Amino acid sequence: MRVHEGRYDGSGLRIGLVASRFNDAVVRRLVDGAVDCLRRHGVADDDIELAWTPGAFELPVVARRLAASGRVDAIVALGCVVRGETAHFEYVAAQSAEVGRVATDTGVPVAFGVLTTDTFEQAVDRAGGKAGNKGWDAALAAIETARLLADLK
Ligand code: INI
Repeated sequence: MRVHEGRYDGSGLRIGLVASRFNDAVVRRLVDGAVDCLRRHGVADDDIELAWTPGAFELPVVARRLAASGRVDAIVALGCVVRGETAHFEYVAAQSAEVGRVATDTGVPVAFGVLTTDTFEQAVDRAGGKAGNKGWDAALAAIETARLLADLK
């Protein structure tokens, strides 16, 4: 049996981070977690680039431009959408998940590190609080998927 698996080895990988400024206090922690994960797994600082978007709604279009640039092997999309009293949440959250389409359309893996929570407190818990750091987790998924795709070539 031939099994393909992505190793957790980021050396030589070029990673793009796309992060939204909305709910900045949370998203900065996701970015910090993602960068920490990348460094710990051997990604060089010079091989990381970061683009800030206004909100999570804009993540897909910016991720698509980065993917098309040919400069990155994987992208980590980071954001925080907190459910309010309106349907706005549904639209913003659904649009942010369109980064998945960027990945399938371009072949550049995009890890989904966008928090979609009912409360701000839940988001803080997932951004380096008691529920871990989803930015860190997404960065690891980006490394693993980039390695897996390289292995499948
Ligand atoms: N953007 C977010 O990233 N998170 C949110 O919780 C949010 N809410 O609640 O409105 C949000 N809105 C802004 C949106 O992403 C766009 O930037 C804006 O609509 C302009 O296109």
